[in-house]
Amino acid sequence: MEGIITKALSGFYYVDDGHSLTACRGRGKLRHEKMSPLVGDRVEFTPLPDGSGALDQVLPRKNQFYRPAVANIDQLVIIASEAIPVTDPFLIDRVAAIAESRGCPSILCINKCDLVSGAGLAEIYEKAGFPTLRVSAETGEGLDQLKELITGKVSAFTGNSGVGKSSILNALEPEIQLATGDVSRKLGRGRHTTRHVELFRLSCDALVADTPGFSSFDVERMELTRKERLQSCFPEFAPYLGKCRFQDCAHVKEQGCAVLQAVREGAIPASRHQSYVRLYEQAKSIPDWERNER
Ligand SMILES: Nc1nc2c(ncn2[C@@H]2O[C@H](COP(=O)(O)OP(=O)(O)OP(=O)(O)O)[C@@H](O)[C@H]2O)c(=O)[nH]1
Ligand SMILES: [Mg+2]
Ligand SMILES: [Zn+2]
Repeated sequence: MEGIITKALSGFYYVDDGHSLTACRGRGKLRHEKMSPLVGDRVEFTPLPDGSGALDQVLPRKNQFYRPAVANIDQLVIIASEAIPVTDPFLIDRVAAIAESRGCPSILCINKCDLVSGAGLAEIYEKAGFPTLRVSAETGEGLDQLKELITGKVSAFTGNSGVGKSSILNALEPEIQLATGDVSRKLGRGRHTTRHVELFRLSCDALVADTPGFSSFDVERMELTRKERLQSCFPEFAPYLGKCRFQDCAHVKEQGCAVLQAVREGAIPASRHQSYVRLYEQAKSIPDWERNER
């Protein structure tokens, strides 16, 4: 039978075939092939007499991510907040760049708009060309718009701990009842309430993965792309690429750089370019043999 992995916990893969959920163990050959099934994987499995199943095969992936660990995602929904825990735009830019490098579009969803308007982040990401929403899991504001964007697709919610990923899912689908955690006022960050990735089927015909929030210490050196490819991971740079004075322009501080000119003119948000430079410097410092090109 065929299905999709919705959860991987304690050695079991939970496979949804559209009717029921079967807890499957991976066959030995998957381990031999060093294939780690991911949430979102389309798989073939054999139901066993005791009600469990055996995972036979993982079907080819459209894409895969390691943080969050998910596969076959149509879009990443990056949840952010201008209320505590305040989201660092660099975190947004880094995940959006990783998604872009895998051909996966990102949506920016600014939560907690009942507390702080989110206008600052909205301005940056609207200008950069991302579909940008302002919502509140608390009041329900903006959630209809979010529903529209996720309907008929497989999405993963990502974002720093405490921004309200699980709360938004609960607001979209009250039956899910995910645990949520308060935010530490003293530290200004979330408490890592969600501990595993899980895919949920919503009644609006959406599949959405809730994922653990990332913290600032696991951002460095992750899944970075080759420095030469990084420019193509910032979609709003596209109109300027190929127009710099030097063909191999890095768009960092070169003379005659069309990207830098666009930043000066305000066509590209300055913070987006700062994130690009930071990622570029990081990518430069990683030797090719150590690079993760997955
Ligand atoms: N005022 C307000 N509070 C919210 C909103 N959304 C979430 N919260 C609160 O923010 C806190 C964190 O919410 P969670 O849903 O646990 O956040 P999360 O992103 O899932 O966090 P992790 O699972 O740790 O990654 C909880 O106390 C929520 O009640 C919102 O729109 N407005
Ligand atoms: Mg959560
Ligand atoms: Zn340039």
